[in-house]
Formats: sequence, C-alpha cells, structure tokens
Amino acid sequence: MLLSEQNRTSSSVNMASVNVLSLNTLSDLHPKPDTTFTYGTAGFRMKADLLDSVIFRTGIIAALRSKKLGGKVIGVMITASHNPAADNGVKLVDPMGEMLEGSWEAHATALSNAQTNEQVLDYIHVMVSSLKIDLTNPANVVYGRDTRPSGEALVSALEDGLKVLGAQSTDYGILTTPQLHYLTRCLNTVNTPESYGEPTVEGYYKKLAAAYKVLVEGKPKLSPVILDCANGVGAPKFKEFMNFLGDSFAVKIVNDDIENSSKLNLNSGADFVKTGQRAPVGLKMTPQDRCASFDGDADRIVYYYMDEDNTFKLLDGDKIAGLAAMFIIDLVKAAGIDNISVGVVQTAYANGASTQYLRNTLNVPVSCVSTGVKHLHHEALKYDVGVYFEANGHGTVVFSPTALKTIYSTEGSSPAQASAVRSLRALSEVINQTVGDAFSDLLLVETILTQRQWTPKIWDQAYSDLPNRLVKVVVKERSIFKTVDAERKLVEPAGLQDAIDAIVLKFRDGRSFVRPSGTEDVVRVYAEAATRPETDELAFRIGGLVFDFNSNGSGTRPREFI
Ligand code: 16G
Ligand code: MG
Repeated sequence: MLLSEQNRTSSSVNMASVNVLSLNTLSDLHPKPDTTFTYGTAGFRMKADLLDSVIFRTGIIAALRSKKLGGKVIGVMITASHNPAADNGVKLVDPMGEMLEGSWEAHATALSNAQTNEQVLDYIHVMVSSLKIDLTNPANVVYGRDTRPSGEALVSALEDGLKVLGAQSTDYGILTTPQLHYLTRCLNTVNTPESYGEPTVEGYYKKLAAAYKVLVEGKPKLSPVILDCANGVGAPKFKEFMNFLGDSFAVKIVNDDIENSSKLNLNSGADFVKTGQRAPVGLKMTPQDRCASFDGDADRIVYYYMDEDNTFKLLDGDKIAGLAAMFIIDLVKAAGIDNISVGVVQTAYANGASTQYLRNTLNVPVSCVSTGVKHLHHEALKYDVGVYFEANGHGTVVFSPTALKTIYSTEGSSPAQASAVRSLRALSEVINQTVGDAFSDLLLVETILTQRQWTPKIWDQAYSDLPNRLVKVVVKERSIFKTVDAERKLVEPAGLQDAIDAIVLKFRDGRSFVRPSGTEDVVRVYAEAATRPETDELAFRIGGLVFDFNSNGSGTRPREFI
C-alpha cells in the first residue's frame, strides 16, 4: 500500500524518531524474497529460510504495537508449533497475554510484503498516521523461541527490527509458547491489582506447582503419566518444571531428544496422535497406562490409553473440555456458590457427541466459533467461567474478574464447602488464563483424575465419540471458499453447500463441513456419521465433490475420493 499525500504530510511531524538511515541499513541486511506472506491464524509460518525479512519486519510491528499502547510490553514468539523441523514462524502476543488484535494482522501482512525499503518506511508512515501512534512513546518487547535450530538466526533478525524504532527488549531464550504469554501478562500487570505472577520462568513454575500441590494434597497418587514431548521444547522445560513439582507429580518422559532436530514432531506429538489416532513412536503402551502428548511448542495436549482389547483410545480436546466443565460445575456447587455459570466454547471440529454431552448431560451452554484460538478465547470471556478447547487439544479455562471476586470472597460454611472453595482458587491459579498451555492442562487433568481417583477409561465413559474423518483437498485457489456460521456453511463457490447438504442427508447422524485451511494451502473436509464405514464414505464423497467442483481440484484426484 502506498501512502497518500495527506498521510505523508500529517504524519511527518511524528516521524522524527524513525531513523531512515538506520532503517535502510538494517533492512538491507534482511532482503525480502520473492514470496507473498500472510499473518494467518498462527502468525507467519513457513520454511524457515524464507522468514528472515518477515521476522525483521515483525520486530518493527511489535515496537509499533507497544508504542501504540503507551509502552506496554508486547511478546514475540518464534515457533512453528507442530510443523516439521525445517519450518519456523512468528506470532505476536498482546499485553494481557492474548493473541495480537485482529486488525493488526493486516498491518503485519502489509509490512511483510512491502517490496523496497522505501515501501517499508511508507507503510510505517501509514500506520503511524492512521493509528495515531505517538513515536515518542517507549517500546517494550520480550521474545522467546522454541528448540528449532533456525531460531537463533531469526532472533537476530528480530533484534535488528527492534532496533529500527529503538525498542527496549529482553530475550527469554528457549521457552514454550504459553510461557511467553504468561511472562508478557506478568510484566504488564506487575504491581497492579491484576498482578498475574512473578515475571520469570521460575515464577511460572512456582505458581503452577504451588497450586497443583494444593489440589492433590492428601489424595492417593496416580501411576506416572507417560508423556510424549514430541522431541520439542516441552521436554527440557517440563524437566525444569519437575524440580518445582517434586514428589507431587509422577511422570515418565519420552521423545525428549532435542539435540537431533530432525526428530522434532516426527511421528510424535499431539497433532500426530490426534490426526493419526495412534500412539507416537517411542511410546509403548499397555492397558494400564495413561499417556499424553504435547505438541512442538507445548500449547496443545491430548491424552490416550489402550483398552483391554488393545484398541487405541483418544481423549482429545473435546474430552478434556467435558472433563474440566464437569469438574468445575461440581466444585462450584460443592462450594455453595450459586452465581457463577460455566459455559463451553468449541469449533465445528468438536465431535457431535461431545456437544450433546455438554448440552444434554452437563446442561451447559455451548457456543461454536471459527477455528483459531483467538476466536475461542474471545467467546469464552463472555462466560463467568469459560472453558474452551479445540478438538486438537488447544484450550484453557478463563475465569472472569467477577467469578474470581466471588471465589476469593467466599469462605464456605462447612469444611466441605471450604475445601471446594480452596480447590476453585487453586484451579484458577493452575490454569493458564492467557492461552492454551499443555503444562497447565496436564496439571488440570491430573488434578481431576487424582481427586476422583479415575482411570482414563472411566473418564472416557462420559460419552462415545462419533467416528470422524478429516480429509485434505488440494485445490487451485483456496481463497474462493468462503464460509459463514462458524465455518459450518459455505457461501462460495455458489451451489457447493447445497450439493454437500444433499449428500449429508443420506447418512445416519451425518455431519460434514468444508473450510479453507488457515495454515496450509488446502481445503479441509470434516465428516462424522454413525459408523466408521459411513463416515469414511461421507468424507470421501465430499472430498470428491470439492475436488471436482468447477474443476478447482489441483493435481491428481486422490484414489479414495468417491
Ligand atoms: C493454528 C491455530 C489453531 C488451529 C489451527 C487450524 C492458534 C494459536 N493456532 O494452529 O488454533 O486449530 O491453526 O489450522 O490459533 P488450519 O486452519 O490449517 O485448519
Ligand atoms: Mg502449538
């Protein structure tokens, strides 16, 4: 985008602190490749060797965001989560630890695509003028990265970007994504009534471990959980965390090789387990075991176990949401509190059986929103206590300020009530309020299973998942697929939704929707139905339909498509 004359004039007053010479010199060190970038659902993410200029410019955006917010601390996380080791990415964290405000995603995209140094400067002008950014404000930025080998060089690119506007910054080194979110919120609330904790990684461990110890105090310990760390940052960080959890927590860590970076997320981790519905490599299960997998940056978790007949059983984000909602509702009741309501937020990927369970058995309101943490988090804030989880294992529970006030001002009029109040308080501390956090979710689930003395099988009995299937369709242009109704309906291309509906009608308990991916160049098809064969047939029929529609399919038509 080029600057209008008017913008150029009105912003020039403010531009004194952009040192053009230094911008040019630094920008020359990070030339833009011939690629178009998009700040998507999970920030920028792609092959690491294409990211140098993007990360440099993300540094500029982070500094501008901080200046816009009067010097509040902005977080930058360099990670590509569950993607292969050769990928990397970056995302920005807003002051309270939430995802970057939606309207700024477009600015990040625009700046990353500026072709020349002059256009970079022009776009900075556009932002300063249209967003009324006072460049004399300070800029404060903190950053961290996962274990990917490309991270180190990308951090220097970020640091160069931060220099352009003279941001003050702190490098927190290797972190899980949720730790960076935690730190950002702590730094912005230190010495305020909303103080979220000590702004150090040690402070994070101490806060969670202390709360967990309260929650399991006096309860018989469960067998160790077998924990697959996807050979990612979760491994060294969870080991650090164990120094604080001590005897209160028993774990057997597998897939903790971060030295051999090619193993990152390879046949392991939450995404592999959820998508493939099977155990990761390096983890031998027996029917007695309770297992969990983190993803590569430890913001997702799924559980699983093996039934007596050796069938693999997945306890995904939907199952965790159901367990957490059930437990919190019971605790609120046991505490004698009657003015806190619990709600659950899901996406269209939530298994239909889980939605039924939440609505009909737990009697909780359930909202459905578009994919992506920011949508779920935002919606969850509307409830007193909002439980949100994506089926893929990303989620948390957010307590509203009113709910927290009630929990902290209630004493309980019997020992049982007092104990429930104590648990609720500790629960609000053990749960990361900023974002889905695999460490914190692990402690949440372990708390519930310990308090109830439940095996994963008992937990699993809440409801039976409908069989489901996810299919990817490679199309020529995924942007022509437009959805409404929390991605459950297509409005474009015209006619496709009617054709989908006509097929779905023929299947018992059939449900299917089609949406363009926000992270990959594909269109995703989700299908569920009463039985496995019906589900597969439905998924492959819809896959075929999407592939053939208006000849938008690309490459060879997959053999299984009907
Ligand atoms: C990103 C999102 C995740 C979402 C996934 C969908 C965040 C932090 N992460 O990983 O929530 O489930 O994208 O990917 O928002 P898709 O659009 O390719 O299906
Ligand atoms: Mg992740």
